[in-house]
Amino acid sequence: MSQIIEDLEGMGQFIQVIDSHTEGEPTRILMGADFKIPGKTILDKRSFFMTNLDHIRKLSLQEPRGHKDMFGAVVFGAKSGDYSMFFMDNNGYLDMCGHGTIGVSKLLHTTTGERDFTFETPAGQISSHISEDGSIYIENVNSYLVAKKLSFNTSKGVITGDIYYSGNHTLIIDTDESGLNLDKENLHQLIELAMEIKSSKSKLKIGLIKFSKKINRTHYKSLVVFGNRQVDRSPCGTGSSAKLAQLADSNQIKPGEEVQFESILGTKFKAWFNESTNKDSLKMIKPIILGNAFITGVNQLFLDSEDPLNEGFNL
Ligand code: PYC
Repeated sequence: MSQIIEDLEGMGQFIQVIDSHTEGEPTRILMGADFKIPGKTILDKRSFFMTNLDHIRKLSLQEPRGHKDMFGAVVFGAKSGDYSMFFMDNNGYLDMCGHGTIGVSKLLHTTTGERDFTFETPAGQISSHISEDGSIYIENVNSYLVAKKLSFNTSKGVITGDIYYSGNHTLIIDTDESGLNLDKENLHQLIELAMEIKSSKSKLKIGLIKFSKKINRTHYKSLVVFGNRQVDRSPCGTGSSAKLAQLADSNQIKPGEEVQFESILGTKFKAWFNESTNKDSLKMIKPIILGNAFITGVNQLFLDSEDPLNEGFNL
């Protein structure tokens, strides 16, 4: 292996990535220190990356090195235990990601042995903790209602949903109320419907579209679509946070009460909040999301300087 690396030296660029999955959803982790990225804050760093290094996002997430549903995090370390990171998908950049934070926490715990981390993200400060049994919980940013009962005219009729902010702006659509089928067999129809809604004329920002089905009062199943037809295989950390905020807002759950969020794969996050605060009559909670992640690879990506498909592609 090292001989191959030596032979390739001088022919192009290596990019080391650490791959993980969180309840089925991939996070390809890049170390920010591998790139010369100036900036004091994570927003400065992300903005530099977007303008000057977007080809790194494309080549590391897209085919042939990745795939349409690959997800990325760029992490900047500090020996003090404080980290910063930003997130990338097949279409650009997100302010926050729950499954990605769990994946990065797993990697940092594996490499440092530490159990508590704080991260500066574009959405604000997030903390995580690794329990003795290996499960990982994160405390997300304040989550709250942005807009209620928005209607969208679609090829499936009028679809109504609420937008909650949870680090990302998430439109929550109740599948039973909208007459939608959340089975895996209906995946492609739901993806197309989500893209129709995203491209509608709504002036409000929508980052994620979460199709949510109530199984019982404390158990919900969901599918989250984001980026360009990208599907979260996990229950989605910010999507679950948004739903938790909606349940708290309508007094359907109390502080400390645990809710299960199930993904299209059948994997689960547990979530709860400890207290709510009010700002200008807006109820806010800080969701806590519990899940698990595993490292799946330590990979040297290679960009041959003569490769005409150097940035990769998605079909
Ligand atoms: O876990 O928050 C999340 C997330 C956002 C997009 C994909 N996963």
